[in-house]
Amino acid sequence: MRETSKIWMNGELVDWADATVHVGTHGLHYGSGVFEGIRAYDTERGTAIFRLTEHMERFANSAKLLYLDLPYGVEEMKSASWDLVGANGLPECYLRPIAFVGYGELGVGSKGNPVEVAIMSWPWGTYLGEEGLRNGIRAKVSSWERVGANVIPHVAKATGVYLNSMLAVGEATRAGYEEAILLTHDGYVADGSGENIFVVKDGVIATPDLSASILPGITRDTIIQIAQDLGYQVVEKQLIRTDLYLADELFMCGTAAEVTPIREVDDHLVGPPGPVTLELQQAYLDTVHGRSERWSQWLEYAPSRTKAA
Ligand code: PPE
Repeated sequence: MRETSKIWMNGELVDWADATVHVGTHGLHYGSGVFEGIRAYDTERGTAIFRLTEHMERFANSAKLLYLDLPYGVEEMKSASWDLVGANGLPECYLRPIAFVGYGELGVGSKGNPVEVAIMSWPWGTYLGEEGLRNGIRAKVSSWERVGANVIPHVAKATGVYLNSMLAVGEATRAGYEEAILLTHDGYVADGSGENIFVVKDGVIATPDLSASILPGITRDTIIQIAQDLGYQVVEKQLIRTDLYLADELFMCGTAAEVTPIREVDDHLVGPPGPVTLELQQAYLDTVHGRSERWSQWLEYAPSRTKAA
């Protein structure tokens, strides 16, 4: 991670090195936290944060699902993000808001510990490599099941849930693949360790529906809307692993991964990035970089900037 100058922590901008917590922090012991991943892009009109409001709304929902009392609302989190982007002076960056149960009592059921909130920002390049973005990655269906809806709410982007992702991606990379694909406990396709999945077959685009233990990805929603606008039929439905093996095209998407093609799953060749994937990848990159007027409502600019600036 490339260090930047400041981190926003509990209402203040502090030096990077000073944004620390005690080893007795509840969130460290039990994964009692929620986070977000957001990208800010350099556009002709200055830095834009892509769908900042939706990300902060999901952050608030994630906290609610874990019964965490967030001391800051969506608007305060948005303005804190802009303060941080301004302080670090990077035209493009990844933003990582996090909230967690802080130091106080230990014990899973501890009450009364403060909820701490921070936002980091730093330049994060491609998630699955430049080569992956261009030519596609090799993925492996994981032996680890995706956490079920009644295990931990998968709609929450909760820190503890990511042990599930960590095990899956670790297994995949140790076996020589670049990413894992997790199935639900009853065998339906869920997500990648940090991305949602799309299948293209006979010109129709399909993606697991929200009941399949997936994170309701903001990029997923973006891709669905862009694809429908381009005239594609998009269906949200249950998919099984053989739908992956027999796909015409496959890709993953997420804030960090953007649109990354998958060229192989479990050693079944799907093929190099196909025309639908490439069209959607280009449309996504044009959108986030502000090159597409069609979706300009998703680009949020610093509050002090006027539209004409
Ligand atoms: N599923 C999972 C499991 C997931 O972690 C992400 C985001 C997505 C789907 C896509 O969600 P969205 O970003 O809203 O389109 N994963 C984050 C990175 C995880 C990591 O820290 O590593 C991200 O893309 O920011």
